[in-house]
Amino acid sequence: MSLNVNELRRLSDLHPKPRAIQFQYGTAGFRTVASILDSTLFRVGVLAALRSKRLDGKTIGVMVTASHNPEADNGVKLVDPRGEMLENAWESHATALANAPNTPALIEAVEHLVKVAKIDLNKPSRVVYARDTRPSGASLVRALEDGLKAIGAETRDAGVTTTPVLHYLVRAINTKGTKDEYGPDSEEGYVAKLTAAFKKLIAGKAAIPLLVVDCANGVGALALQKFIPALGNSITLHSVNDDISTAGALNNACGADFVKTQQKLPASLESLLHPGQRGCSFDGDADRLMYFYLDERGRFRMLDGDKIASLVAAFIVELVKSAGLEDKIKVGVVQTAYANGASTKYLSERLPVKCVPTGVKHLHHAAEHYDVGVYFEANGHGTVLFSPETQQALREHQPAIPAQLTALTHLLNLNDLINQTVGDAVSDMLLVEVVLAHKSYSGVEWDSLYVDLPNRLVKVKVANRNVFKTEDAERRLISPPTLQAKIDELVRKYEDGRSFVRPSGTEDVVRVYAEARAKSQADDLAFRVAGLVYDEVGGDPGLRPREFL
Ligand code: G16
Repeated sequence: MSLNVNELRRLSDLHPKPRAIQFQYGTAGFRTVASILDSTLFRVGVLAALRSKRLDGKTIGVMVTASHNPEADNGVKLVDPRGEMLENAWESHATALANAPNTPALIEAVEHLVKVAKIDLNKPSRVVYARDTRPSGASLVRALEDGLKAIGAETRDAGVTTTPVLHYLVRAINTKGTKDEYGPDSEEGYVAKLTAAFKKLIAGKAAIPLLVVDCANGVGALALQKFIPALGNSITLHSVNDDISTAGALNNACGADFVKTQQKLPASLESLLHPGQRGCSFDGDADRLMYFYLDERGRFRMLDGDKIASLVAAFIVELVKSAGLEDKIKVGVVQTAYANGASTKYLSERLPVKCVPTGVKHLHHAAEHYDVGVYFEANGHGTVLFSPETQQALREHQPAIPAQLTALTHLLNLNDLINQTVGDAVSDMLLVEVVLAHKSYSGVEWDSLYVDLPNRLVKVKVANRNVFKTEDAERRLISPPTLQAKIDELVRKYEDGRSFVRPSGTEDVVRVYAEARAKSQADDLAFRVAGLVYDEVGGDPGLRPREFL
């Protein structure tokens, strides 16, 4: 079989690439203003279909979402057969196809890809896709479908759902009927798998207090509507910010990214939380989770991805020990440069900890090197991976005493509760509630594992963020050449000061992170480093104060 060039040409002509725009497959795929993404979606359809052929017809996933970004943005990313992010080498193929200036150039790029990637066009092609609730999603999915059609892929439309459900479906479809079967290949099956594990894990524990869940006015609201009846009276979830029909509401002054960057409660939750009560926030596509509570004086306290990693890793270590498996199963943690210094100190005193660049793909791969790898970005994106050998060890282990059996059963149920394909706000939320129930912790006890160093994250809008290049897991800049020395000099003036600068892979900004002994110092350091960035690359002075968001 050869490429149906006529069909590719006909369909590609319906999705012309906007001129003078360069696309880049970044931290989480392509992500930019929705109105310029039509050609990219078409080409991602072509690429996904070809990737499936390259992998012998294994099902590839495509998720149309811009997650935490503003509602006017959209994006698309590919999901590989085990539910993980697209293999690195193919990111440049994606970028090449997206930037072909016109149809003849696209056809040439596709023919080149077929040759260099040794794609056998006779193989079948299978793709499953989904989108979040963004208004631009439906038309972008139509462009994607045209791309899939151009290569003749068999398709499955998973509809409007969360990013982690799409990742789950990809693995479930590809493992169906094998010894690694991941679960039923439907959203209902996913809900049933997680809720069954949750109910077993909390059986016999004290009733869980009502949990307020901020859905960011995104697709997480739809997921929660499916979970609430399935969870029955095992936990009471009060869903807020679940308005998916009002224009502009998505991620607006709510959701996990708002909570993390603003370090405050969304105003819409102010009257709902009382001192001592916990709440949590999802992001726009429900793959990130932030917890928080109000202390006895009603002050907001944030429990971010670092706190989740610490809580969960310590619990799993305890269970492994209680099950009598500590010689066989080693638990490790993966973080990024954004991890609070206090969390890294707390964790590294207890476990191996690795720091990798931002982006789930980096954390996921590093976590695969541990028997049980716990990875969380400070922004709440993360999960826990049980290696295939660990899962086998759990299945084969013969407990010597009843207490070992109990711990072993909990580990097996955690293996089912956790969505191991990618960060999953709902799965992570249920995981946190399990640990809190087992430890009889309120937010206060959880929070007191360690005290966060005050920190501040700001964005700087620059003309070209690609001039910023980093090394050492993004903790140091190598370009622009003199900037790192200036940052170092500034940081030395702050007690426990730490700061780094990196280009975002999902927004057209440069991010500046700073932490220091006191909040005022962390703020000051962040703004001064942002000032250095701004002065280095220049910009419109009128924009300066507004752009440090
Ligand atoms: C995506 C990635 C995350 C990353 C975040 C911000 O999250 O999956 O790993 O931390 O973007 O990345 P950056 O700082 O490069 O913009 P999401 O939830 O937006 O898909």
